[in-house]
Amino acid sequence: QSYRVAILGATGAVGTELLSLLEECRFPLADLKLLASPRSAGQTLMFQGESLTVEAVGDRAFDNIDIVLASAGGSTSKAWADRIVAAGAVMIDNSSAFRMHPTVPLVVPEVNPGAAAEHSGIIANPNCTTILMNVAVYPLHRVQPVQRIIAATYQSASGAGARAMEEVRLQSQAILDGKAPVPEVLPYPLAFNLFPHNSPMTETGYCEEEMKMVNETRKIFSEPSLRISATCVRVPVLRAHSEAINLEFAAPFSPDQAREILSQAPGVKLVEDWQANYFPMPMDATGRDEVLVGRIRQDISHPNGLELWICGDQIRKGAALNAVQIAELLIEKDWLRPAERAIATPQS
Ligand code: A2P
Ligand code: 11C
Repeated sequence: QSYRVAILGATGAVGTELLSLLEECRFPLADLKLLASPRSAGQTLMFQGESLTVEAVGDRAFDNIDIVLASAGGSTSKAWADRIVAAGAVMIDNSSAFRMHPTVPLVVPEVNPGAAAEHSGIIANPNCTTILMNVAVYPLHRVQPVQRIIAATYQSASGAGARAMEEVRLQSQAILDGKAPVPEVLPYPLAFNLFPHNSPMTETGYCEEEMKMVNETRKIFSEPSLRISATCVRVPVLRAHSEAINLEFAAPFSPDQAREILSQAPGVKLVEDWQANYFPMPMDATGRDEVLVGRIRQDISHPNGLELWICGDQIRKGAALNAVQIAELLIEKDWLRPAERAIATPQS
């Protein structure tokens, strides 16, 4: 059997990666439709050696489509969700628009695949920093429940989209040429610099990106009161995120046991050479499917603490790959159209 798929936001950083992934994994496609804003209508993108024309999203764009992979921002997802669901398609949404809605499953296939069965037309793909952390932490949490997570992130430009990546290249060149870096997409110069994450501040003093790590992890782990604190930082790396993660358990968790568990965990690759001081780096994570995990060590400040250092490709596992894995899961389990599905879009 094959499926009719649409990519909403096909010209973006995640959209173009979705296109490559569908080609790489030989997704069973009956049809592939590329949608973006009217700005990109008529542009062509290559797929399996053929050039496909991008269409402007419109009222009939989702007719006869089975799966919509959406990565065009929250307002675009909100604007089209009703149409997509009414057309009978399942929307796998990369934006934050519906993630915390109680009837929308928030899925990391390595962690909570079963949640996908409960969808009513929309499944949310979590935030990239959340996905990467969850893939690394959940295998340990299953063995001994984690009580508190403290994370510091080092997030690449790709998290802010293709234009932000280009901005870092241009700013770097400008600085090397002795000129002033000009910020346009990001609020401050990122080349040769870093700054606290550019998402809006909340009244807690944490920015939205930090609160996504808290609230989304609680939902994915089904641990509504798990204690989590995060500090998110944008760094001048093009496309893979890094995270320093401190875990506190109720009893000691030996680094060797953690290593043993993580060496067999789905979606994880252990990268540790203590002699060479070689551990995960964003350059090595770029283009890879796995979350690289290393520097697993006992927290010297707490007997029940464990430290991890992780890197993962923000565009792949942090976004496009996770979405494609959800689509594959729906197909494999025959969850595309649950019999009792209510056709209803949540009001977010
Ligand atoms: P376009 O290229 O036509 O602007 P990124 O995350 O890399 O910035 O990409 C965002 C993606 O979302 C692009 O494909 C972009 O299309 C698309 N997009 C942005 N706004 C809209 C919109 N209002 N309707 C449809 N697609 C949109
Ligand atoms: C970043 N994680 O790196 C963000 C981008 O909620 O999907 C994605 C925001 C989101 O800036």
